[in-house]
Amino acid sequence: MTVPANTAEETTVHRICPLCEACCGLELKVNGQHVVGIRGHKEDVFSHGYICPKGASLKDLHEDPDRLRTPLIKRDGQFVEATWDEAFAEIERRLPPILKEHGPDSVASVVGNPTSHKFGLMMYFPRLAKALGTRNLFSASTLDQMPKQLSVGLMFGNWLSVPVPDIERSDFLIIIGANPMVSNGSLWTVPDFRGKAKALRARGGRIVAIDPRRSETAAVADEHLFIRPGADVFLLLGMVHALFDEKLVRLGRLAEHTNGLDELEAAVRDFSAERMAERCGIAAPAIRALARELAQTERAALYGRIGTCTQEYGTLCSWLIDVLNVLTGHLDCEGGAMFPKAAAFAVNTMGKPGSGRGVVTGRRKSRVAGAPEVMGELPIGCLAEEIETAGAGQVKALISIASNPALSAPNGARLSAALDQLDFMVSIDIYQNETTRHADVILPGSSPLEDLHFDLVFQQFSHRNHARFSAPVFARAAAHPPEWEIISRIAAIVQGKGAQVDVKQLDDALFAEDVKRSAGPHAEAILAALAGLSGPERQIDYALRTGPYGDMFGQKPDGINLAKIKAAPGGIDLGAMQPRIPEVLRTASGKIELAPSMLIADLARPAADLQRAIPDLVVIGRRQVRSGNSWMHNLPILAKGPYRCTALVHAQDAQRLGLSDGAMARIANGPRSIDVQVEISDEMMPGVVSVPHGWGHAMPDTRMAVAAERPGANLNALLDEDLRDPLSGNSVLSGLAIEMRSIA
Ligand SMILES: Nc1nc2c(c(=O)[nH]1)N[C@H]1C(S)=C(S)[C@@H](COP(=O)(O)OP(=O)(O)OC[C@H]3O[C@@H](n4cnc5c(=O)[nH]c(N)nc54)[C@H](O)[C@@H]3O)O[C@H]1N2
Ligand SMILES: Nc1nc2c(c(=O)[nH]1)N[C@H]1C(S)=C(S)[C@@H](COP(=O)(O)OP(=O)(O)OC[C@H]3O[C@@H](n4cnc5c(=O)[nH]c(N)nc54)[C@H](O)[C@@H]3O)O[C@H]1N2
Ligand code: SF4
Ligand SMILES: [Mo]
Repeated sequence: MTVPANTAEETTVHRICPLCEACCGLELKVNGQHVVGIRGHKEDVFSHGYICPKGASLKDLHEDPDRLRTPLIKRDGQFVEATWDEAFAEIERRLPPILKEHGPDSVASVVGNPTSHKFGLMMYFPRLAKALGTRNLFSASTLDQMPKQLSVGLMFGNWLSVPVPDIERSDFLIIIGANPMVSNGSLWTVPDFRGKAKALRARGGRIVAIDPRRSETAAVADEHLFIRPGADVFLLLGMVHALFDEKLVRLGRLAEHTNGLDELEAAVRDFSAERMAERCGIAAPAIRALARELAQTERAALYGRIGTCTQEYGTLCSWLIDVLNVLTGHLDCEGGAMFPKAAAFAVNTMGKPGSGRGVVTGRRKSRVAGAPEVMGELPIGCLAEEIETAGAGQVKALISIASNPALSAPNGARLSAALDQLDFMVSIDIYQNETTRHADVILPGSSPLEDLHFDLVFQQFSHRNHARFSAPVFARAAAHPPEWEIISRIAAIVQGKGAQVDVKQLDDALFAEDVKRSAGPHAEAILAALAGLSGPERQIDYALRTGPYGDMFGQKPDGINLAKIKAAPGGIDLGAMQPRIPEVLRTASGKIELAPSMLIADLARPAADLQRAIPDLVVIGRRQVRSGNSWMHNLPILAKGPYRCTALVHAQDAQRLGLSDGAMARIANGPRSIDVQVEISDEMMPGVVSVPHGWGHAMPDTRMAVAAERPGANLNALLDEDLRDPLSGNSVLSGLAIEMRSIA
């Protein structure tokens, strides 16, 4: 329910937390318009009362005086507050002429992580992208999971068909390059990982963590193996080789649904565990033992995340992880890596089951570097050069949506300078921060507590199927449009419909068109049934009712719809994951493609890399419980406590480099450097330094007073925007060679 604006009573309301992928159900005690307490919602069918420290920070976020509530327009270099009408008028005055003079590619957009947690932004952004018609679409996906999306796209036929560990029924998990104890899971929606891991071990199961740092997850695992940053591909190839070599390959039920086993075996012939060991830093017997234990445990899965994606061989690693699950008979089996079946919006539940068109990349290329488009996007590492480089198709204007690439992407200094060259920039954001300070107009998004919530993305990665919905907790200020309307209005401006157009009416028309296209002769009846709803709620109800558990507008009376979910305070549980192969597949062959030609060809790179010298010192990233990427350091409840933006250094390295605990050191990559406080730590693999990302708040013209008190250093200032996995376009964020020395 939404708390009425005039109420002064204490009320209890429920809200799904939008602050990370775990999507926990929260219970908020509210007094009038104030949050007085936040805890986990015990009756939530999915998260059962779990909450982490970030969940409680929703109060601080809602009340943060720095959070923008009014549009800002830059006049003579200074932001001034403006009305919504003035802000949209300014966009109409400045954006269409750029498009007219320079064409669609002259306007780029960059979309950030919180978009995936905000239904209005996620659902309506495609309309803006279509209206713009630009090839210059960028997002945080190429700092994150694009390699996984490409590999599952090639193997299973859809970009979002990511298998996730069925942790509640598993007895053996290998976790590689992920730290769910801190991140709470990613491409794996798994609230209370700690509790689930504990239960797994209590029933006799085992967890192995593979990480260059003895992470919080490694600390609760049964075994931890250090790996050289960026060298996962060698470990994984060695494991695949071992399975063939030791005759451990068992496809089981999947044998008849799989293509390319022989090509795969041939392709890994030269990558024996013995040849891989030195490069990855794990001894050959240990590589073989991992392969054997995975093959010989009935219910087991291998899971990898950021550490395996944000590196040169991100797509190869992502592919090999699923290959290992297939070869050991764990894909699509209980206790293994399985495909969730989302209640709504999942492409792998739409269309003809069992085959499709697969995925293609490279339909367009970036203008300057010639980087291929993947999933319709270009690598975010290319954004600065597309702004800087003159010529037809040069980016002259930018729309940033819930994104902070000045901190979150490599070489923010270059990007920031490029942003200053733009003719026009609009940001839809909740802060005046390192990126949005460059904008000409900032349109404030709403506080999560003023917004409805439905997981468009994360149901597709959930370890158990569920459907939940949250109404806004508080009403938005009358003049403040919801984010879907903000996006729709910019789209309308781009299309020449005028800043004053009735976006609700436009939405009605577009929705009706969509329904007519997908429901054909039933469209009129469906539109009549949905007549009481509008905007996002109408989209959600339509998707739910026509989805895999839906009531099909009465044809399946036991099926679900939005009204039923709203009536269930903790949401509706839709059961454990079930085997979905072949139905889930959308490849052209209708099979799992084990050996996509693009990936087999890419094995030439690691083969050549085996000769490469191993650097003395490299840097990796680190996530922290009390932060979320670059934007949560302004929340007092999270910002308090010990200083956290430290460089973890192994004692051997500290001694060799003359570094002492608590003192400052300079980390350099060629001419670029950052100064960080040293923390000597036996968590680190010798030769590896860990620095958290998302810090570096000491920039002028920002308005984040709490964050500015302890700004920290920006790891990404060191990293190289040109270093990418060539297949997915994903930036390399891990394993960069650095120099480090003590400073006075
Ligand atoms: N070195 C290194 N760099 C990394 C990573 C790493 O591991 N190492 N991780 C990468 C990953 S995985 C990701 S996802 C990216 C994230 O990259 P980004 O998405 O660019 O960065 P965030 O820090 O999440 O910034 C989110 C922005 O959204 C705004 N925002 C927050 N909530 C809302 C809202 O409700 N509405 C609107 N309109 N705006 C909102 C914030 O103010 C902020 O400007 O960072 C990447 N960068
Ligand atoms: N508290 C908190 N939670 C978050 C976020 C946050 O910023 N703070 N961010 C959210 C986002 S956007 C995402 S994408 C997820 C990410 O979720 P995870 O992937 O679970 O997050 P990380 O903690 O970055 O874990 C990556 C691990 O990989 C290790 N690593 C680094 N390089 C390598 C390598 O080359 N090989 C191997 N094997 N390991 C390596 C790191 O030491 C680290 O332990 O977390 C989400 N949750
Ligand atoms: S784990 Fe994630 S979703 Fe759950 S309370 Fe914490 S931040 Fe929110
Ligand atoms: Mo991410």
